Amino acid sequence: MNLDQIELREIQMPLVSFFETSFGRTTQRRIILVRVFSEGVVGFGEATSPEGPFYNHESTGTAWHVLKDFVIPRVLRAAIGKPEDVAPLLKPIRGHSMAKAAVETAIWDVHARRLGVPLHQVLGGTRLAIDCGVSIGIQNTVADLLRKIERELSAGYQRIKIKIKPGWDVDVVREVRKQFPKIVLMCDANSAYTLGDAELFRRLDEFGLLMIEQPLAWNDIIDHAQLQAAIQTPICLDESILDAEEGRKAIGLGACRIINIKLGRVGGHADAKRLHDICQEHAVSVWCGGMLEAGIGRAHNIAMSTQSNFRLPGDVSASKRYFERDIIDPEVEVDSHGRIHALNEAGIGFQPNMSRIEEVTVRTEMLRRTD
Ligand code: OSB
Ligand code: MG
Repeated sequence: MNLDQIELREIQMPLVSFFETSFGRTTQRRIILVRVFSEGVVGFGEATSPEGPFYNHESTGTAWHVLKDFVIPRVLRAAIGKPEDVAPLLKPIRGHSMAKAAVETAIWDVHARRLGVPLHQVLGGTRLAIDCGVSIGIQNTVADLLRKIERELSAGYQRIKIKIKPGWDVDVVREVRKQFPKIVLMCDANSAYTLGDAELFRRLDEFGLLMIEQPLAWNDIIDHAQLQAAIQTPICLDESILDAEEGRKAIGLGACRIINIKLGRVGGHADAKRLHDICQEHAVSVWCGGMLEAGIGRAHNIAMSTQSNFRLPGDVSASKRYFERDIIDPEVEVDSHGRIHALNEAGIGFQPNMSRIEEVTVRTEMLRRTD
């Protein structure tokens, strides 16, 4: 497939309500979109990098720089036979997986559109109804949190994830459990604790959580293995798993029993699939994480989530939970059983709404093949 030109575009959209984790509060998203033009076919990708380098090393600004100066020149120069060629081509660029994934996923979209088949089908997906949960950030008060949980449960979501941090943890989980004794509940610490807090995690065991996500450092799997041996609740790793090999090692060490897969964190569809397959071989279930994506990233997450080992409800939820108006048509909706239905259209299926995208664009740049 010949790539003719690639467009970079930054859009800015406010979130309908703030989203707070142990590393900070987000109110406004700055998102980079990638448009790949190839022999009359156009494919779309989204960089899932957050505004600042607090979840991982990347930010909207670094993603723009690395895409413009390294990733895009490299793919425009190369001969790409198939989408699987993209990740190896980008391997010499260390890290910056979210920047790489923006282009890699767009090329999968081009490929599927050219074939005229849905991307989920190209990826080998079989689950066309995707089970959804929601991730609810840290709130100003426990009463606010209980109200939000109530609202998401009545919308049909199958699983509630709450964010924890020191000072907003055991007591909050206890309150939520008291109010909602039966719900499928989990928490995500975003690396806010150390092994010295093992006793706190032992206390969480009594609340029957589905899992505890990323309790310890983003760059650790050793201490996580010790913590997992000391508690009953399954540990799920997010930040720590940057590729399929790290997943294999973490499983081998006993550092987790579940893995959250994010397309951006692992560099795109090919690597996400590899991690998915390795987990499946080890009977470790996976689920699709979220990065407060706009519609294009959300559509790629949906395509990925159709693969067979996505056995647990993910964090991919309805567009309207994030934005007044999303950038795709139709917007992502969730049915009353908390499921998103994959569309039977070519590529990512959901169509980018170019006039909406223009409205929220703050900068664009077109990079062309030079030969
Ligand atoms: O750790 O899963 C996370 C959002 C931003 C950064 C990290 C995380 C999250 C979420 C939100 O939990 C998931 C979503 O609703 O997109
Ligand atoms: Mg997480």
